[in-house]
Amino acid sequence: MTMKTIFGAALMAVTCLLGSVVPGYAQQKQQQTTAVVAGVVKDPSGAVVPHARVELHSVANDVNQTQFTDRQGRFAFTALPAGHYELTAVASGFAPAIIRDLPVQVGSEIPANLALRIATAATSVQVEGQSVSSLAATSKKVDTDAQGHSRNAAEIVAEAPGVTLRANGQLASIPMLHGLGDERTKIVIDGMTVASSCPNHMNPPLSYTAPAQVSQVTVLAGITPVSLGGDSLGGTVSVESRLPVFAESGAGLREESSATGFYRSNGENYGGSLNEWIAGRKVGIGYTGYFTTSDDYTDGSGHRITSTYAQSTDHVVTLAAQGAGNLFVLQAALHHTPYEGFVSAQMDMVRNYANSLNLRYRRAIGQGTLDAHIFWQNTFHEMNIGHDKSTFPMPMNMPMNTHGRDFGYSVRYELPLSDKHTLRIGNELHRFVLDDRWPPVAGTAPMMGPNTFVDINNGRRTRLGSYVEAVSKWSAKWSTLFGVRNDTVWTNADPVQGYSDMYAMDADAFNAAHRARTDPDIDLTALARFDASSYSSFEFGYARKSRAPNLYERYAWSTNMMASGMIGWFGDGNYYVGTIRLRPEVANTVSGTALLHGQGAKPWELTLTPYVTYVEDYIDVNSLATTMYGMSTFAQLQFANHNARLYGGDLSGNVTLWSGDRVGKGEITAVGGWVHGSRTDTGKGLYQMMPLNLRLSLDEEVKGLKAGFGAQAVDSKSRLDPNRLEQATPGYALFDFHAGYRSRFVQGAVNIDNLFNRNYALPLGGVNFDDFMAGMWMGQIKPLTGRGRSASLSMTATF
Ligand SMILES: [Cu+2]
Repeated sequence: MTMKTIFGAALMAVTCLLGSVVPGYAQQKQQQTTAVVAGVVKDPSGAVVPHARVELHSVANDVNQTQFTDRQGRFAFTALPAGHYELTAVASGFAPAIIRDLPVQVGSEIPANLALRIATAATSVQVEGQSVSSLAATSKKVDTDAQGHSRNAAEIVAEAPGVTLRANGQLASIPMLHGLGDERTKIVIDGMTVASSCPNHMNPPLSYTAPAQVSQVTVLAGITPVSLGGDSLGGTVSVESRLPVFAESGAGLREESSATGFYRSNGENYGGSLNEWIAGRKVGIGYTGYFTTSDDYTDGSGHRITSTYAQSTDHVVTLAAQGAGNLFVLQAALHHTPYEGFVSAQMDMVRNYANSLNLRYRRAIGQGTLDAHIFWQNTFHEMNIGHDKSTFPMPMNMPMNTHGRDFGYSVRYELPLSDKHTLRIGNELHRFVLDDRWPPVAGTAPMMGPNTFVDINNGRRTRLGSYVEAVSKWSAKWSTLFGVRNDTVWTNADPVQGYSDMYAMDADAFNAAHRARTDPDIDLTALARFDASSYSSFEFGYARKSRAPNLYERYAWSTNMMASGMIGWFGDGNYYVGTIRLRPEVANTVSGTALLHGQGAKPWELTLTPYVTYVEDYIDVNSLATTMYGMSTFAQLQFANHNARLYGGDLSGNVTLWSGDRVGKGEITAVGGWVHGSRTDTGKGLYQMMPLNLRLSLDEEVKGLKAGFGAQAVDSKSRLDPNRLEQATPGYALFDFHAGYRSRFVQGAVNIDNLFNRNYALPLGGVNFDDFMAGMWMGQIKPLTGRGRSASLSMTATF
């Protein structure tokens, strides 16, 4: 089938649908001399497409109107004279959807839903998010406003329900899904999986994706289909850059360019991006460049938060080719971060350089689709004290160099067995090799010399996984997803040495130990969905998921206070020691989701997701010792398996308040969450559980112009992890104002965050280690405070 015939068939289907004109609410509201054309724009996965450009034309009526869909993908043209119209929806990465002849009668509301298609001749090639049928999944297109307003890709991810952010450096925030984050969450970027090449996780996977590169984000908090599993205790986050678009047959070259610039007042953060794409019918080449630089931010009390500066440059080149039923996409990327401060750590990033290659291949085989990725990344990471910490009294100069290599592939075949059942089978590999070496510092032997401290020597973690998954639609109301997955994880590391004989006892014991470990893991997912009516759907499921320990959890070998103080990605200032015999953690989750919605002139939607997770062998810590500096106490901790329980719930929803031609559209959106986590043996809290929190936003949109107020309320954090000496944080509320304008060629947005310049401690921010160091290690260490008022401006030009 050619694109044309499919398109023609789709067009006919739409036209038939439109044959039956449904009288709507508009009839009562509008005067009887006009009509309304309203609908929803969706992508091939069925996900709504926000900010798609929708154009309505009628030569006879001299109507030429443009709108952008809202967050739910909706649009509505009102006060239209009767006649014949042409309706077009355009969004980047998709072929336009067109209804060429839309008959419109007075006094009626015309439903005109538009389905975008992937812009390739091979219609069997579909978007990755297609597999996500879960109600609890949030899948959305990322618009330029979100790109321009976010300091890092994790901030975009955190807009989804169930996600909170752990602060970790300007570019390196870490998403927590239902209280389980960092390596307990599977992060997939354009099909790639990479590990953090740093004992402090200064370079987590999302730090390699510039906000400008993010086109679609899918978040599965809690129950994850096994096809998106493997190391996915808390869930899966999939971040995708835009799919290549090719020229239409008969048309010339397809060329798309855009440029973005942004400025944020607090911390003097500025930067921008450039996107260029040129394609013929079969091949295309594109480039995305991104640059960001910022100084330290100031909190609400006017206090400068040192070591929160960062600078980074990204270059990504994309080559794509398509043939009949085939699609190749090759991405080559260079990421360079010359410096990034870490206020909660003893060290900063003084250089991070990574290059990567990612090849994706898709083809139709029989009735099914084969989707394969092969990727490689090489990371050079250097830590030392950065330019703020070097000004403190008693600066501790200490170079630490890490070299990480990620290699992997994934192959997946999706086969529709009948119109009811679809089968997915897949196999994937992720191999991570790590060296972590700390060169000697002249004149400091035996403490930091004369030898190089070898922290991790040729550490490797290899995960090989296979899965089978069946998605079935039993009836109009019932559908299910069942999956089983096996992952085998092998870890090992070669012999180590300390700076001097001072470290020999630990090094000898480590070198004599049997270090190779093999962990067979089994994951299971069972999910059922019941679409009770057009107003309500319910989903419930069970998942068992496993994660084998990372290299530092097993192989960080030194019990020396100074050396163990360099290990740990928790921002708590504590000291960490590994345990070779650590077992994988296994989470058993039961979760449900209720989705209720109302249609009509004032649509609304409400989603509720309660969950309970029991984690067997949760990798927590045992306290080895505590140490005091001045008025502050720190703990030396050793990774250890303990059982833990987490439960909580997410809520999200939106209500259209008003909608009309003069007043535009007004709506309220809300996202809230609550999680309770504790160790089952002690009943005490788990580290960094986000307290009850709620975000509200009131927005109005009129003809490309939008404005709104947001509020975020967070309860006090009082359930604490005693082992990590976690500190309480008080509750707070923040307000923001945002406005934006969008036309065909220019988009601009203004935000004022923390409008009232409130001073507040971040519940997941860890401690302010910089202030403690600046006070000569004497004072009381305090929780990190958040950013004070900040005004930001971003502009995107498309040409
Ligand atoms: Cu590091």
